[in-house]
Amino acid sequence: MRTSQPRTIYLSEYRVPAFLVDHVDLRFELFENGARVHSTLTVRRNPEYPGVAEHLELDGDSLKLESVSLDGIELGADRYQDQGDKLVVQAVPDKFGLNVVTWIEPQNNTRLEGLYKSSGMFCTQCEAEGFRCITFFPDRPDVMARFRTRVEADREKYPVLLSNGNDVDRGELADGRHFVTWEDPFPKPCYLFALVAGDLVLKQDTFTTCSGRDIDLRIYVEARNAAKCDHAMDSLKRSMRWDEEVYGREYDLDIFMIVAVDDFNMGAMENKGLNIFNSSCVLASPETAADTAFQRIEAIVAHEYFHNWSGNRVTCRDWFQLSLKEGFTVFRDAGFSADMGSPTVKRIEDATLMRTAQFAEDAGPMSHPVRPSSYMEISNFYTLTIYEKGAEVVRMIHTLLGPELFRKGSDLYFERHDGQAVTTDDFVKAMEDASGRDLGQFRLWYEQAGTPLLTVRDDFDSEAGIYRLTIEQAIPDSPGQTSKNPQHIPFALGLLGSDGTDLPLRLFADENDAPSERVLELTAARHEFEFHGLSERPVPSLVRGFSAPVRVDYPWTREQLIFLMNHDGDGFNRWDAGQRLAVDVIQALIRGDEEGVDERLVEAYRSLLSDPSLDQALVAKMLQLPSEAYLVELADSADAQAIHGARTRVLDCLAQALRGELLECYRRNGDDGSYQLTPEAIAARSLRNTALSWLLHIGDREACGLAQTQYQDAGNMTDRMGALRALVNSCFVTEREAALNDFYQCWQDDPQVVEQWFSVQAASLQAGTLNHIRELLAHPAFDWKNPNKVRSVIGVFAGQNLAQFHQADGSGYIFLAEQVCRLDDSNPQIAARLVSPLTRWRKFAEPYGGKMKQALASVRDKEGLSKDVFEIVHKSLKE
Ligand code: 0A1
Ligand code: ZN
Repeated sequence: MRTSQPRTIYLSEYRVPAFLVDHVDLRFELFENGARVHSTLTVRRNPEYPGVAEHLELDGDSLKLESVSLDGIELGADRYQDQGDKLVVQAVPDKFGLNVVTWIEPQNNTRLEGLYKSSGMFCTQCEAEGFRCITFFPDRPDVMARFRTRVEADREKYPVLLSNGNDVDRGELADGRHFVTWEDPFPKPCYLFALVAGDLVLKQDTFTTCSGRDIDLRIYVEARNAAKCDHAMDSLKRSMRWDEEVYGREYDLDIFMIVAVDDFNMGAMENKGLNIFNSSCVLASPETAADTAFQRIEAIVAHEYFHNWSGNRVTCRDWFQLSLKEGFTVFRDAGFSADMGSPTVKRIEDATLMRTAQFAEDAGPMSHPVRPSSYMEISNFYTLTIYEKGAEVVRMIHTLLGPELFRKGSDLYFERHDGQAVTTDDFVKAMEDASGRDLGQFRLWYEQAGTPLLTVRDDFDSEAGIYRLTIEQAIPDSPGQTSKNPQHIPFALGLLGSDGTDLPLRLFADENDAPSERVLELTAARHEFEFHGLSERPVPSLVRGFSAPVRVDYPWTREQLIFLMNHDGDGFNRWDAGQRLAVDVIQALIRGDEEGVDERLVEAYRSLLSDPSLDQALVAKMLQLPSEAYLVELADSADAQAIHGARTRVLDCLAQALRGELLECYRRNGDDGSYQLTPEAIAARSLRNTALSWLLHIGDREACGLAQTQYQDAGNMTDRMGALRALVNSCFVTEREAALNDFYQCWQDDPQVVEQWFSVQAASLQAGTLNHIRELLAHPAFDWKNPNKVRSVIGVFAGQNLAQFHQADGSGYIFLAEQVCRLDDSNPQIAARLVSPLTRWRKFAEPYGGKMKQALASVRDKEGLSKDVFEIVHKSLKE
């Protein structure tokens, strides 16, 4: 067991830095057995620091200190203390140059923080606190400096040497070595520092900015991936144009570089001018990547690019402000994705993620506000709350202000804070100042954790023609926060008449030209609204477009939901009505309240499948039954097997009853041979693969043949994987084994495809998957040091395979606990993310909950537990 408790850091303890660094001069000598880092800092006292700091304190982690010099004079050991995690230099003058030389071992760095090696190349990851693994430095985002970086390495092994900014010098050195010097003119926090050295090929393009500057765009990859860069490059150019047009943001350096690396803890990183990407988030070709991967790549390329303004030019004062850059940037990339594809589909995807995973996080032991007030390990706070809820909060500001005032606010924010490290409050202030609106109460969205629950009730006075809506809000308690105050909630509303059209929403009896959709602003615990001049009781369409990240409780009847599915003017709410209907039917089966599947659900799906005049992108989404994870989230005490069983029954029933329609849908949406990424083409592929998987689910022989043919003939990975997935989850043992073997034989040399092969097996519904998972861990293609492989097997199994993971004997939990302990020694960040399914133990009924808790306790008792896993496990077990 860990003997000392890691320290908790509090927002209330924030102090401005005692010293500022104006300039950083770095020299990296890269060797096979390690790297020597020479760092020269130009330091001065911060005039804003209250009091006098005698000593300079620099952060460090796993560094071997070789020397310290002040203004060119090497200091004796009595002038500084190397405390391991800190270097304290005593009695420093007001202004000085400090030179520190450290020795590090990138080749042994399995944490993938700081400087490390991935498939033979050197690369870095410094956010949040990785720079301290490279050299001693004030590793906090409010210390912003200009960096000059010289990289030296063997010319043959590492022909490409990169860092932030522009390359200003290069040359030959003795012993077959060479160097390149990079200079970044923009002051930046050290978390945005990056370095790459490797044998990489270059894919190049140019972009002409709105002011006519030509930007050199470069994507660096290993030679085997040279043909997989086009989509990322196109996405980059589209992002650059979009940011100019929608936010007025122009790129500021002459070069923009992206590097793909196979070993990476997260998706990608926005280092100034040198973005580093997880290979799986940048490389794609139609043959090797499915539609979802293409869309994800486009969104992540945009996200990292947008950070150049929202994150880099204007950065965070401290890590409690993480959502300042992440929430805003996710909001920006969501707007971009909506504009590039189908806005309704994008909204459905975002709301699904919020309601399935973020609401669960918000109700769990790690629940925290968008702006947390304490943490032990900041890496644990790259959460759905910071990213996705943070984006929803910005979106609500956009809804409240409208597009013009929001743009005015964002312009003011960028202009006012360019080159600064600021807070979420500064962001809200800029929005207030530009719009004249008071967002005082709105700020609670940043401060209070938990998902508001809106309880909506209505009645209709037919004589007076008045429809009354009462809305009450309640925010549940969360760790460290009780008795919360009402939040400011934009509530988009429509009322449908019996003919399916939107009725005018008259808030006063004599209101002429009343709109048919309104955004009501909820600020009190209870509101009552009256709508006048109605001749019939309307059907309400609530929180249209998911206008706020809230739960809604309203007693819809199934008839009303079917009506909304067919008529709601808001596409999102049509989808939502279908989901609510399916949830209602599944929950009735789980409770045992109903014997069979409600015919009305079958008929609703029949109309969706057989009406080609409907928006097929929306239909493709509406056909997806609510996920098991969402059903767990909605349950008070989740019985994993009962949820799986009921959902499976509904799927069986739909597939049996709609066999003809499914086959027809499959044929209608046949592959025309071209691969396009339009919403229509994506919808067609989604529809044919859904039809196929449903039919294989019920063991349909004809469909098995279709799947085999599709698998063989597919011209793209979406269809090949669609067929493989359907076969893997079918009862056709010989066919599925043949397809799995063939797939591996064909694609074993492509890591991104092998990851998909692992995932489809880890998600398999077949009994005995856990044994198979153990076999996969012993497979030659599995690699414990590669986060993508770990995620594709263990992460998918524990996070996405409800029925196989939640075994009543607890074997899935014990398995996960063992793997978490094993990974904690090599990569604590990955271990901490992997343990998360167990932290939900309170959500599950017995015997599941108790056994999950036991498994969690076994992780807690591990010798030498990392700070990362410690924080998650202890918070989850706390009474
Ligand atoms: N800022 C990146 C995410 C990121 C965070 C931490 C990392 O290492 C621990 C890496 C990347 C983004 O938002 O894309
Ligand atoms: Zn980000």
